[in-house]
Amino acid sequence: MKITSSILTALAASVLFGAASVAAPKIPANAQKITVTLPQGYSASKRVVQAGKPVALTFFLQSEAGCGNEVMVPAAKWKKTLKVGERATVVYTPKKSGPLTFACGMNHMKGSIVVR
Ligand SMILES: [Cu+2]
Repeated sequence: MKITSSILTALAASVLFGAASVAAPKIPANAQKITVTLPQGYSASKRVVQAGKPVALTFFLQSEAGCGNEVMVPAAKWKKTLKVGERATVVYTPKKSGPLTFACGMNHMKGSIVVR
Protein backbone atom coordinates (compact mmCIF):
# COMPACT_ATOMS: atom_id res chain seq x y z
CA MET A 1 0.00 0.00 0.00
CA LYS A 2 2.82 2.41 0.91
CA ILE A 3 4.57 1.78 -2.40
CA THR A 4 1.36 2.33 -4.37
CA SER A 5 0.62 5.64 -2.70
CA SER A 6 4.15 7.00 -3.23
CA ILE A 7 3.97 6.07 -6.91
CA LEU A 8 0.64 7.86 -7.13
CA THR A 9 2.11 10.92 -5.38
CA ALA A 10 5.01 10.98 -7.85
CA LEU A 11 2.59 10.67 -10.77
CA ALA A 12 0.39 13.44 -9.41
CA ALA A 13 3.44 15.69 -8.93
CA SER A 14 4.62 15.16 -12.49
CA VAL A 15 1.15 15.92 -13.85
CA LEU A 16 0.78 19.04 -11.72
CA PHE A 17 4.21 20.55 -12.25
CA GLY A 18 5.39 19.08 -15.53
CA ALA A 19 8.94 17.98 -16.26
CA ALA A 20 10.32 21.52 -16.69
CA SER A 21 9.12 22.77 -13.31
CA VAL A 22 10.30 19.66 -11.50
CA ALA A 23 13.80 20.36 -12.82
CA ALA A 24 13.71 24.01 -11.71
CA PRO A 25 15.53 24.61 -8.43
CA LYS A 26 14.04 26.36 -5.45
CA ILE A 27 15.70 29.78 -5.27
CA PRO A 28 16.43 30.96 -1.72
CA ALA A 29 15.17 34.44 -0.80
CA ASN A 30 18.71 35.69 -0.11
CA ALA A 31 20.12 34.35 -3.39
CA GLN A 32 22.36 36.58 -5.45
CA LYS A 33 20.78 36.47 -8.88
CA ILE A 34 23.01 36.53 -11.91
CA THR A 35 21.98 35.98 -15.50
CA VAL A 36 24.57 35.02 -18.07
CA THR A 37 23.52 35.40 -21.69
CA LEU A 38 25.15 32.89 -23.98
CA PRO A 39 27.13 32.59 -26.09
CA GLN A 40 28.69 36.00 -25.39
CA GLY A 41 28.67 35.30 -21.64
CA TYR A 42 31.49 32.83 -22.11
CA SER A 43 33.78 35.81 -22.65
CA ALA A 44 31.90 38.76 -21.12
CA SER A 45 33.20 40.87 -18.26
CA LYS A 46 33.03 39.27 -14.88
CA ARG A 47 30.29 39.72 -12.32
CA VAL A 48 30.99 39.69 -8.59
CA VAL A 49 29.18 37.74 -5.88
CA GLN A 50 29.78 37.20 -2.19
CA ALA A 51 31.09 33.93 -0.78
CA GLY A 52 28.89 32.07 1.68
CA LYS A 53 25.60 33.24 0.17
CA PRO A 54 23.66 31.24 -2.40
CA VAL A 55 24.00 32.27 -6.02
CA ALA A 56 21.13 31.66 -8.44
CA LEU A 57 23.00 31.50 -11.69
CA THR A 58 20.73 31.58 -14.71
CA PHE A 59 21.99 30.84 -18.19
CA PHE A 60 20.03 32.23 -21.10
CA LEU A 61 20.84 30.91 -24.55
CA GLN A 62 20.22 33.88 -26.82
CA SER A 63 21.49 32.37 -30.03
CA GLU A 64 22.81 29.13 -31.42
CA ALA A 65 26.21 28.43 -29.89
CA GLY A 66 27.17 24.99 -31.15
CA CYS A 67 28.77 23.04 -28.32
CA GLY A 68 28.14 26.15 -26.19
CA ASN A 69 24.46 25.22 -26.10
CA GLU A 70 25.51 22.84 -23.37
CA VAL A 71 26.70 24.69 -20.29
CA MET A 72 28.21 23.27 -17.15
CA VAL A 73 29.20 24.54 -13.73
CA PRO A 74 31.76 22.01 -12.53
CA ALA A 75 31.81 23.24 -8.90
CA ALA A 76 28.07 22.60 -8.67
CA LYS A 77 28.33 19.33 -10.62
CA TRP A 78 25.66 20.74 -12.92
CA LYS A 79 25.16 20.80 -16.66
CA LYS A 80 22.35 21.46 -19.03
CA THR A 81 21.74 21.58 -22.77
CA LEU A 82 19.68 24.60 -23.73
CA LYS A 83 17.61 25.36 -26.79
CA VAL A 84 17.74 28.88 -28.22
CA GLY A 85 15.52 31.11 -26.08
CA GLU A 86 15.65 28.77 -23.11
CA ARG A 87 16.92 29.50 -19.58
CA ALA A 88 18.17 27.24 -16.84
CA THR A 89 19.13 28.11 -13.30
CA VAL A 90 21.55 26.44 -10.94
CA VAL A 91 21.66 27.39 -7.28
CA TYR A 92 25.07 27.08 -5.71
CA THR A 93 26.73 28.54 -2.63
CA PRO A 94 30.42 29.30 -3.17
CA LYS A 95 32.31 28.68 0.06
CA LYS A 96 35.41 30.79 -0.62
CA SER A 97 36.66 33.56 -2.87
CA GLY A 98 38.01 32.91 -6.33
CA PRO A 99 36.54 32.30 -9.75
CA LEU A 100 33.34 30.31 -10.10
CA THR A 101 33.75 28.95 -13.57
CA PHE A 102 31.31 27.71 -16.13
CA ALA A 103 32.06 26.21 -19.49
CA CYS A 104 30.62 24.69 -22.61
CA GLY A 105 30.06 20.95 -22.56
CA MET A 106 33.49 20.36 -24.10
CA ASN A 107 35.17 22.64 -21.57
CA HIS A 108 36.88 24.89 -24.12
CA MET A 109 34.66 28.00 -23.98
CA LYS A 110 34.90 29.26 -20.43
CA GLY A 111 33.60 32.11 -18.36
CA SER A 112 33.49 32.86 -14.70
CA ILE A 113 31.86 34.77 -11.90
CA VAL A 114 34.14 36.39 -9.33
CA VAL A 115 33.50 35.28 -5.75
CA ARG A 116 34.68 37.67 -3.02
CU1 LIG B 1 32.75 23.89 -26.63
